[in-house]
Amino acid sequence: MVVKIVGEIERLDAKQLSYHDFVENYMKRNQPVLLTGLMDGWQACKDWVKPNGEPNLAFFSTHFGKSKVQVADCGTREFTDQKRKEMSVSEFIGHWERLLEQDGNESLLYLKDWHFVKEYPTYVAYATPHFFLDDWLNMYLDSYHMHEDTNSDASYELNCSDYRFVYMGCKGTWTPLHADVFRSYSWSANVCGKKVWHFLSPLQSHLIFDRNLKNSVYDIFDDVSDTQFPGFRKTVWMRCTQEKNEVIFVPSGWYHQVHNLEDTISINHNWFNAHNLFWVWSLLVKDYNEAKEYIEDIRDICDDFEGLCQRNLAANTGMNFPDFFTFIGRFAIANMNQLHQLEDKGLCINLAKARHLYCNLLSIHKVAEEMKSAVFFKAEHSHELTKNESAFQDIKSLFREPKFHELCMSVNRIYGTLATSARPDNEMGKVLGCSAEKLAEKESRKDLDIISDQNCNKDVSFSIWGPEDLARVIDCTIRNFKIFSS
Ligand SMILES: O=C(O)CCC(=O)C(=O)O
Repeated sequence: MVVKIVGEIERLDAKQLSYHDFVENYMKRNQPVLLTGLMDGWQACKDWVKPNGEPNLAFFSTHFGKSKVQVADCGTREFTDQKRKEMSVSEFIGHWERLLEQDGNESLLYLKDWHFVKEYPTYVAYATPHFFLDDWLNMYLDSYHMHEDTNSDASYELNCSDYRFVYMGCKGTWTPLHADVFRSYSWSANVCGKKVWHFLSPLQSHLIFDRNLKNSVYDIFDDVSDTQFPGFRKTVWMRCTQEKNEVIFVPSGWYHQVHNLEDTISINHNWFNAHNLFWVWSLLVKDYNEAKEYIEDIRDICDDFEGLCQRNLAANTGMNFPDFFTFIGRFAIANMNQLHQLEDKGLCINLAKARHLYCNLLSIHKVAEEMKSAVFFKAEHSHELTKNESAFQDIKSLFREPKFHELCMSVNRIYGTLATSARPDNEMGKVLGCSAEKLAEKESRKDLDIISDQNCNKDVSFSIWGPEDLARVIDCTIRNFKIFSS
């Protein structure tokens, strides 16, 4: 069946794009875009690429050879993904070099989801472009885990540690059709090589599923069965070819399939924020309903049916309802705290920063309001939250946690940076460089002192037992900041 292409993804010079326009036109409208001019000065572009533009494979074996990584065999399907195995970077590079010499007999291996930043924090390969800094997921994971698994081993710890990855694969490697984890946004930057992306709008995603809405198409260029996937012939696709030094923004819920047209190295992050938080909650609800339906027939013989549903949800989706509630709760309290600090100092010194915090709280409020109707959060199940330590019974103790303090510092730094980058002298044309970040850091250092001095002593005492409390507490806070509501 022919894949019907109806448009090319827009390509823009990021130096001519303001942060405000990126948010309004792409993040909020959930539209893909290809950006140039965001990778100037990246160390990765020097170290990882040979003068002729090919990947510098020797650099990887020499400096990172011992790392253990996940490698996909592009020729072998396993359930909904490619079969993966673990190997060292040296082994992977050795395989790639043999492939170059022998021209064909080896299987195509694709190194994916390498947590490079976590593994090599002191080697600064790149700076996250400021368009993508408003990243609650990685900000949170720098302090906390999304799901506390009591049986977790070292590999689980690393695999769930963050969503900042390196991908490396030779010409011909590819990624099957999928939508991203948690229905997050992603960005992907080509350090070298070339990729072709095919995108399907979320308005059409139902068309790639079978009649039971269980399985989706794996490879759009395969001979897709019309009987199994009757909607597929109606799909229409957007396409783009991403060159070296170009960054693609992948919006929430867009299915995509990706092929490396040349030997390629890319860096990509998954993230979410105020503009797509609702997508994450909607996915959790959908996956929860599926998990529940799957074990419905054992409900009567199950002591803790709801608990089992939540355990299965965490295993399949990477988090469950209490995890998500804990995450938005901590993040909201960190934002409220920062907003109060700004209020104490007189808002006008940092209106742009306060507006970010306000918008964050508004979106969490909206999601908390939705969460109230989930059976799990109804009174009769609220003990589950306490059991999972997901309720904030004692806000004072939260403020004493070093991890929470770290989260507050990240919130302070990131929104300080974004506020600085949005000033007229940094806007329109200047990609955020060190100078703006330094300036923001300087400004926020004063705030940090206040956080550390005041928070532990502050007489804050309230409890949040569920979404209803969270929505109420947020409401009390944002009521004072109605100036931002337009
Ligand atoms: O580059 C690839 O092969 C896949 C990347 C991807 O799917 C993503 O960033 O969401």
